Amino acid sequence: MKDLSGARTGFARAGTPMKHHFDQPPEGFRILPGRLDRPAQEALLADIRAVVEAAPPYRPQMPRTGKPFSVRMTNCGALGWVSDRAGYRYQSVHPETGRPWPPMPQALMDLWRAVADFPHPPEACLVNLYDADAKLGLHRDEDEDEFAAPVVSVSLGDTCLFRLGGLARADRTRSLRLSSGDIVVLGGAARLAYHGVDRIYPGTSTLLPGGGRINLTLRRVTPAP
Ligand SMILES: O=C(O)CCC(=O)C(=O)O
Ligand SMILES: [Mn+2]
Repeated sequence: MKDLSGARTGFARAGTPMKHHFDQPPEGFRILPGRLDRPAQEALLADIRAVVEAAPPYRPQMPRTGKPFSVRMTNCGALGWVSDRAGYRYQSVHPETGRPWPPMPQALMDLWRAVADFPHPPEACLVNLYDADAKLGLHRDEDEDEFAAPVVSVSLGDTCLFRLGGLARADRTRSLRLSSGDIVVLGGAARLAYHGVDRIYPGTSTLLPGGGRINLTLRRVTPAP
């Protein structure tokens, strides 16, 4: 069981009721609409194409049941998030090729430095590939050992319907659309907020020739020195 006490205290300190009643997002949730302009999106996409070439996307499986995710995934950076029957974890190699993940592109390191407000670099970038039917159930990012660092999330391609809840699964949720170039920061109390992707809106972006959506989540995994 991870120690969530710091985040819970932060949530309470922010004056937000713990359950069912908040109408503000948890403290530390930030959305930066259109943070990446079209040229920056295209440059980042070229970087991600190189990542995908070196580390082919695969379909992870749910722990225990082995049910496949609808989202395909790969990673770059020293560590990558994986899921299979054995559980969720970070590891330094691709589960199918056995090769180390490709390095994190400099543009993502720079982006983290600009928006994360955390003095140490990210170690993992999970690359999620959504086709028109893919979704991601409500969950928290809690497999890391450093919750003082935020999760920085970049949207590319088709718009999605993103759902943000609170610190408890039963908390009220709100939905927002994330478009290509938008950045979301889950920091502070929101670092452990529930969230998910309910749907993709096909045909809403021209960035990806075949349509679909790419999401990049930058994370610090190990405790900062
Ligand atoms: O695709 C998104 O916007 C969210 C992805 C996410 O929550 C995750 O990979 O943990
Ligand atoms: Mn997540």
